[in-house]
Amino acid sequence: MRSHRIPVAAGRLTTLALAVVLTLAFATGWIAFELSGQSGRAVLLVHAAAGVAIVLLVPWKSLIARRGVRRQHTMLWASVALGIGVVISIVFGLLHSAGRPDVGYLTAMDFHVGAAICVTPFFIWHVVARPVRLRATDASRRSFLKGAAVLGASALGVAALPSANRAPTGSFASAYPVATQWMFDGVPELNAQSWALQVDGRRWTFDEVAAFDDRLTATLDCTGGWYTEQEWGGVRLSRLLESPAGRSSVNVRSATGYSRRFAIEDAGHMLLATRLAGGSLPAGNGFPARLVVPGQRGFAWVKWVVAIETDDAPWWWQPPFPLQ
Ligand SMILES: Nc1nc2c(c(=O)[nH]1)N[C@H]1C(S)=C(S)[C@@H](COP(=O)(O)O)O[C@H]1N2
Ligand SMILES: [Mo]
Repeated sequence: MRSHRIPVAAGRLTTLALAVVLTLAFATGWIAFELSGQSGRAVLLVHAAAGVAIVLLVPWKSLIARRGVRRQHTMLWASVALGIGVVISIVFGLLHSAGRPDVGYLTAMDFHVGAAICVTPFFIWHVVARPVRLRATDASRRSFLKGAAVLGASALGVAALPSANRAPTGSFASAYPVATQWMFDGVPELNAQSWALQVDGRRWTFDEVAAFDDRLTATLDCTGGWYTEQEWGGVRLSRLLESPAGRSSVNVRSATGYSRRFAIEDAGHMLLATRLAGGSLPAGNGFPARLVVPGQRGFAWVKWVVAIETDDAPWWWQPPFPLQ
């Protein structure tokens, strides 16, 4: 077994480096999840580089992990779960970048993100329960050179990875319409006659809303890993809000209960769409009315809208992602 040993100092540094790149991967992944159309390609490149660095560090880490197995650490299963989760996330991340395959009704991206979220508690536990205690001697010229080598190799890895023609969010161009639910939401059966839209104190019928013909060409970029640019027709949100003065945000709610909140200043750039590409809006895409939010990810584009309410809460007063 001696041949598998690696020096303890190298073990500390590998573990520390891995913790840093995992954190970096999580942070940049989160940021990319919120971007839509902004020039954020650098975020994606750093995310990819962090992924390559994780892959590079894994052989060393697995030697250290064997030491942990031999010592029969308590909570070994938690470390194993962390390792498996990271591997799953990396594999699906690579699969996504290689061409966005679907896995059942989920996408490779769903598994990539899902696995990362599942291992987060194990990661935090690992950092707290098995802290890396650096020594002064760890900051040597040798470790510095090793760190630089990992950085350089990660950059080369990113350059060598297949980089299809993708949006800065990592999404692939896709055919549309695809009816996409966030997590567990279903497509409700709504009809234009009985549907009504409540905007603060006022009730609008479908014909009243559909009488507007504001147009907006915007890109819908789903966190599932695809995007599409479409021309939407409907009414600019600001036109429906009668007296937004003094209000800070607007909450847009679906017939299903799904809702998102926006800064009141953005109402002029958002569209409540009743038409898609000059035709009517398919049920799966939000009929009778759905939100179009240029610059925000698909999950903000609330479908089957039934209520729009302005109030004093700040726009960020909501879960960072929808919960249904
Ligand atoms: N009510 C409701 N609106 C929703 C969703 C949902 O699950 N429920 N999914 C969102 C997500 S994640 C995306 S990507 C877009 C998808 O729009 P599409 O079905 O027109 O492709 O709708 C958004 N609006
Ligand atoms: Mo989405």
